[in-house]
Amino acid sequence: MNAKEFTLRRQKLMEALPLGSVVVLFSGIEIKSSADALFPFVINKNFYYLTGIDQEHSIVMMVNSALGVKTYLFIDEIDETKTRWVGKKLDLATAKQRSGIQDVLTYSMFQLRLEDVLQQREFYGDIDTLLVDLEKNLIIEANLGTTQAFADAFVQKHPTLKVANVYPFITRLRMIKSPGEIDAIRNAIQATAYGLHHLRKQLKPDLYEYQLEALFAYALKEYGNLGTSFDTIIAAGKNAIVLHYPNPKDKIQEGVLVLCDLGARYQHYAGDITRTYPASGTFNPLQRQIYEIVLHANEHIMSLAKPGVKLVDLQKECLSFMAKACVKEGLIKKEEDIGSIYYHNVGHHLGLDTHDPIARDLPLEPGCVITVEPGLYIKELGIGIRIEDDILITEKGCENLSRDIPKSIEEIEASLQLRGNKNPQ
Ligand SMILES: [Mn+2]
Repeated sequence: MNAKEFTLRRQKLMEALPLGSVVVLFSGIEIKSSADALFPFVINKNFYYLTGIDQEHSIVMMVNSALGVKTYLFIDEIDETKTRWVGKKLDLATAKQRSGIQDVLTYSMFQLRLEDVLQQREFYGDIDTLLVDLEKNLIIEANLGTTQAFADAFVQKHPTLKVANVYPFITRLRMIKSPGEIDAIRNAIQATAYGLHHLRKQLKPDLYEYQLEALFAYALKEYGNLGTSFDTIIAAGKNAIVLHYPNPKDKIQEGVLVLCDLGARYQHYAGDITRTYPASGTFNPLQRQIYEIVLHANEHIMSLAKPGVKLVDLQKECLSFMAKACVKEGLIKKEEDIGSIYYHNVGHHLGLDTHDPIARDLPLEPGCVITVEPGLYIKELGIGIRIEDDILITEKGCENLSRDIPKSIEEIEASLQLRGNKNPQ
């Protein structure tokens, strides 16, 4: 994605906003973990979406008035001492080139420029609203706290001005992926497929869950120095009952199923795939029976995903489809009991965030990317199965972006036969 695309996004946002507003978005800052150590920096995705800048302590300000649109980017000045420790940060010229924002200033100029905007009517036009990204708990400044705190301080200083939340306007734009974003997601999925292939080649009883987790991470590095889009879930047997099973640590027993929910991140875009594999190479009849229900639900929901349909509709349909199938196969007594063995949503939007924060009751449109991930979790049997694909909504229906990752029982068993010695001693 280039400066042209980031510029176009800002333009679209301005078109969606009322005149007389100034938008202020913060990148977020590095958060202290302990002593002088910091958590890895994670950019505010809304900020990144509009600027292409992935650097802490940065601000974008967009003035939208009757006199036109003016955009400023504020970044830290290069600090030579800091450079010796952590390397060079963005300079003004590079930031300008990357974002397409012509006016890049140092961070210390921000407050002054904001006051200018509010006061110089003949230059900037009338402003009556400050729009900020009121995402919950977004820390923007060590001494300012969250964007909410920034907004509160602003209102105190400018009691005649309104403050509003720009978050829903931006997530509405993020809902429709551009060709460049779709390419990035395709690449993330391709890398995830490579990692899963690597993982299947090694899968066998007596390995530990964390070894598979490490194999996946290694494969992504080998593939293209990529990271994961979220903490990898490797859950063997009964562990798969826990949807976001943390800290994979157990030994994989002979005969169990291993649920692998994982993804690569490519240029900030997430892949999110789940496959469930038999540790021993073949599904037993009971596992096969339950796997088929989940697989059919996955295919059924994909056949319904198209423009106009909502995520909430797909969820309702998935619940009723699985309820019927599970009663028929004797897994539950009555359809109302489905909630005891299927207890999550069938999908979510996918993009810069693994769970892209887009309302579930908005009708899907061409260019949306969502996951389709039904699952069944039966504690008494020690079986948890989820099958997750990433799909692109097209004009008429959808394209399964992860169709090349083995999914049917036959494909999975065949791919597991490619392993070396099944029980090396
Ligand atoms: Mn998912």
